[in-house]
Amino acid sequence: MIRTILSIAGWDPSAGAGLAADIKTIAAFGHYGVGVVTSVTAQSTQGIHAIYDLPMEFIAQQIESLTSDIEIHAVKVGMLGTARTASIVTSLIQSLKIANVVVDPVLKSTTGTALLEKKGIPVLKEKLLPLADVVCPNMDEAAALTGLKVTDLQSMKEAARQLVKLGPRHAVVTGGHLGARAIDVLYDGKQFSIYDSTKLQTTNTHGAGCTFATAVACNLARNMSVAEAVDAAKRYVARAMSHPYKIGKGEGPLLHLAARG
Ligand code: PXL
Repeated sequence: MIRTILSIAGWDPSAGAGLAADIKTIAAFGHYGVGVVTSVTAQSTQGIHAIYDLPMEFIAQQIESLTSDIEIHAVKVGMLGTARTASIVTSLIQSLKIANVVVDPVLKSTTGTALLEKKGIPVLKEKLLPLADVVCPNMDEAAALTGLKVTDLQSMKEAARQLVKLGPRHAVVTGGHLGARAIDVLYDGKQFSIYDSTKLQTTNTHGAGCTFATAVACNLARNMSVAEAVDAAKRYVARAMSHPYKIGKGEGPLLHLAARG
């Protein structure tokens, strides 16, 4: 079943994260990827050097042009950059009634650069998250969004519970930063599912969060349950991450198309 998946995200010229990673992920799932750019970054595998946030009117135009013509079966929202962009993206997802909304609440790059301005955080929490079928923060993002210290399985569960109170139907806290195991915690408002695997010994991790969120959106568009979508997305990320191809001197990318979704 080929579906059309939209990524609303930033542009990383090294193609490890953001829109390029998302479109490659969508292709690996055999779907058709379309993309709206929110911010253009100047970056390499070693970090982000500059960011240009596009005007929110132009982001709205991209979404309106695309959706006036093309039916969208799932959307992944990544880097938003500004509060104004977070607002307009939220309004359009709502008014266009886009189904299967996955929000990767991108706040900072691995190297610490802010990817959403501070005043965008309340917009993300109060406006965008209530529209999400799935929100998938890493442990740092879960901590920033809930105010909790997220350091272990118990606090990941508590953060997932708090996040669902903000309105998304499901929260997955991804634990790529949790010691020797890669543990993700899904909460659906009633029960938890724990996904546990060995952590891969690789530095090809740049864009893993973007890739995971997009893979979840691809699976939801195939009508999988969220629990199945998360499991299959985690396994896809591990396959794409375990490929030894390496570019640059820093954190290398996943090889998205060496794996099948
Ligand atoms: O992984 C977070 C992220 C999201 N989107 C863009 C990025 C990054 C990290 O570098 O560049 C565009």
